[in-house]
Amino acid sequence: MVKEERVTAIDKDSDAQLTFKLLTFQNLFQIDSLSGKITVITKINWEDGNTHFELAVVVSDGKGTSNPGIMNVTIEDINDNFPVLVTPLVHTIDE
Ligand SMILES: [Ca+2]
Ligand SMILES: [Ca+2]
Repeated sequence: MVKEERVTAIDKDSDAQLTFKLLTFQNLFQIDSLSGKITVITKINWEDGNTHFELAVVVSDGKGTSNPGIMNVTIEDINDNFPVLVTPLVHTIDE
């Protein structure tokens, strides 16, 4: 589960047409170039230590000016693992 999921930007120029592009972790996330919405495109396993990502994003105004930035994404643990018994499955118990 992703906590923050949208990149936003402002441009004081009235003719700015902002678009977003993801520069890092493109194998895990994608960004909607118009809305800035971040989506996960593959399975990210929290148990493997994948708890936090710093995504490098660049916003362009369509007029030749752009600016990079960092978006922090925190991955939350969800209940996606079944409990597993770790004791031996065969026991000898006195009558
Ligand atoms: Ca501008
Ligand atoms: Ca989990």
